[in-house]
Amino acid sequence: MSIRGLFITMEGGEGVGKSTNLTFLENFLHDKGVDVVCTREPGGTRIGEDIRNLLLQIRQEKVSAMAELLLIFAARAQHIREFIEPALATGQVVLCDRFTDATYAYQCGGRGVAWDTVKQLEELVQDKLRPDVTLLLDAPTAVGMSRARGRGELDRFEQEDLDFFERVRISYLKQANDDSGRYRIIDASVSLDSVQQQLLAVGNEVFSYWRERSVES
Ligand code: Z5A
Repeated sequence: MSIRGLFITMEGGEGVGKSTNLTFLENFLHDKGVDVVCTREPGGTRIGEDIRNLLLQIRQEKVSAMAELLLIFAARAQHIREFIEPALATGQVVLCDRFTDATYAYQCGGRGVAWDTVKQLEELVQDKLRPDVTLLLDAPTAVGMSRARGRGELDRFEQEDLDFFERVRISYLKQANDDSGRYRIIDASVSLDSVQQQLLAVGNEVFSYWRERSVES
């Protein structure tokens, strides 16, 4: 019988260090001999990356919250079929920079879309697929915003104000609290070294789990 891989997602507000730390975790697991692949949302496929560009582009017209939501799930549908499910089916560990918890945080928390609307799309598009483990990099909103703004030009999401990102952070913390078995909260306000010390604990946990599964198969 083939063993399904592990689906691990990294979440958090803008600029908290997701991309930096996903690469760190990928290298750590790879060095331990784990078969690991990295991807991101929106994106992860050619269609998904095209949709990402559309979503991040600054536009003259206002993008409706429903159009934004459906574009995100269109990219996700392709990502699941083309990349995530095939990787999991061959036993790989999939590390994904954002997934549907970001939709609850940004579209529900940030934009005010009804929770049930996202839930319905989640069930339609993902069927039973849910992350096995989710790492929430958490830092005060102003810290993440100032890190992200240090990089120069802002995209359509990054132009939102402090209140928007406060609502996003509150939503993430609520989701983590409501699903504490799946979530690991990482304090991302501290130095990069200290963040990565916390990540090592999760990396070792993933490694042990992966090794047990490999032995069983
Ligand atoms: N979005 C959505 O609305 N709904 C959805 O369902 C999904 C996404 C999936 C693009 O995502 C946008 O899509 C996102 C939400 C929306 N918009 N926002 N905001 P994204 O993940 O690509 O965008 P992002 O959150 O803005 O990610 P980012 O800007 O790439 O940030 P990051 O990956 O969290 O951080 P980083 O690039 O690793 O680090 C930022 C800088 O801080 C960098 O210079 C690092 O060297 C530095 N850094 C990192 N950690 C530290 C520490 N600990 N100390 C000091 N400096 C640090």
